Amino acid sequence: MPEAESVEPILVDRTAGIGWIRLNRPRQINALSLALRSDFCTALAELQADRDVHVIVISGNGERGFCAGADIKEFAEVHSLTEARQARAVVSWSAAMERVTKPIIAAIHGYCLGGGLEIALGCDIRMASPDAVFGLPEITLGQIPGGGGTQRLARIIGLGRAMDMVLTAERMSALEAKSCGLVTRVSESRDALEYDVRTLASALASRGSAALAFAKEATKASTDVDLPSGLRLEGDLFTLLMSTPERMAAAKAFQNKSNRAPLPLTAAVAGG
Ligand code: CO8
Repeated sequence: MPEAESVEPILVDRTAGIGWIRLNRPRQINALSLALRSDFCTALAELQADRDVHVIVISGNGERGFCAGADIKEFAEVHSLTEARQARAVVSWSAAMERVTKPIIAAIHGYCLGGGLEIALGCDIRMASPDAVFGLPEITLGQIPGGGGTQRLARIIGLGRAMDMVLTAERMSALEAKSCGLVTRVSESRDALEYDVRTLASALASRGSAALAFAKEATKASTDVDLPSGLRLEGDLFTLLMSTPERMAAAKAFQNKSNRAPLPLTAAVAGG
């Protein structure tokens, strides 16, 4: 059967403070068609606006992987610079992710290539299963990463490793990815990944949403601004949080010894 977007390219579930986006073109390893990219941007904007969602998770449906990148078949159909620019302007997932102030967790299994890796790079925490494979194959297609890869990768794993990946298009295993910080957690199996991601997302969702947003903003700013500016931003955000009901409630709960439960260790220690 030829590819027809008869199924939704993006599935969204909202449960217990977690907005879960599933890329849903499993037969194409969730390749990023225009329709998928458009729905993805819409889903992000809706979850950002939803006051009941505190954390966003992104994963890929199907056995093969998280996402094999931009839909190469559609790439072949773009004939002019104008068409290419329009497609980018309408559905820039990279910019859409930048607008999200809530923490985003990537749950990565199998292939995570090209635009798929770039989506993962736009997330705040990357968790993987042991079979995950990472790479930026764009150079082999006469292209360069266009969804944030040339900018975000170096900020996360350093210029040397990033340049190597961009220029050689060589793939990286989950364990290599963990050793260079591309992912911070590797679960014991695919099944464990889903469990670990949900456990971590639930723990984050139970925290104050203003504190989560400010923590994300300040930490992200650290790679973009000079130290005095970053420290000033941190101080301002810290001060703003002093008066929130969430902070007062958390301080009271600490005094009453009712919020002393530590984060679960399962995912944090998995994968060495
Ligand atoms: N686009 C379209 N279809 C794809 C893609 C893709 N990126 N990847 C896989 N598929 C399809 C295959 O065509 C195949 O479909 P069919 O059965 O109908 O022929 C199906 O998925 C399964 O794939 P394979 O048969 O190829 O499976 P293999 O196990 O042999 O290989 C690979 C798996 C290694 C993942 C292989 O499919 C592959 O190399 N895919 C392409 C990976 C790639 O080069 N990705 C980068 C694309 S460029 C990019 O992402 C740039 C982003 C720029 C962002 C800016 C946007 C505005």
